[in-house]
Amino acid sequence: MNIIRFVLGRIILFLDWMTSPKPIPISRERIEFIQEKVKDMEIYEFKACPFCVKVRRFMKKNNISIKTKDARRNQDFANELIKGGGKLQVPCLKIGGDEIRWMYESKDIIIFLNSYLELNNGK
Ligand SMILES: N[C@@H](CCC(=O)N[C@@H](CS)C(=O)NCC(=O)O)C(=O)O
Repeated sequence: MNIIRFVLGRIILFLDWMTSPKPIPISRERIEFIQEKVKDMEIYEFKACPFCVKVRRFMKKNNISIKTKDARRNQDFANELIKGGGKLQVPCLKIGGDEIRWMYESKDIIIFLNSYLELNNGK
């Protein structure tokens, strides 16, 4: 089972690499606006998880740069996620600031970033 998961993961990463989206061209000011808004965020992920790939592709396309933490390879990150968010499931967006929020579900993360960054782009 582990070998099947490994092979599937490599295929997912290869296809993602082959078809990686190009960032939408935007102004320097807009990039700075986005960077400022996401500066307290982190994404917990597994590199080859298809739901994480979906979120990473959305971020790349929309010029969003959020620190990622690989909770498969790093047990400390996995523990942080379980302690903070309540379960080991990725992707999970940690939204820092005065009150920390942990958002699971790739669809919800994309909807949230779309609206929070005023992107009007669901893909
Ligand atoms: N509906 C969730 C599915 C997320 C999901 O199933 N993630 C898997 C990895 S692909 C996971 O975290 N599994 C927990 C584990 O493997 O321990 C989403 O869209 O984010």
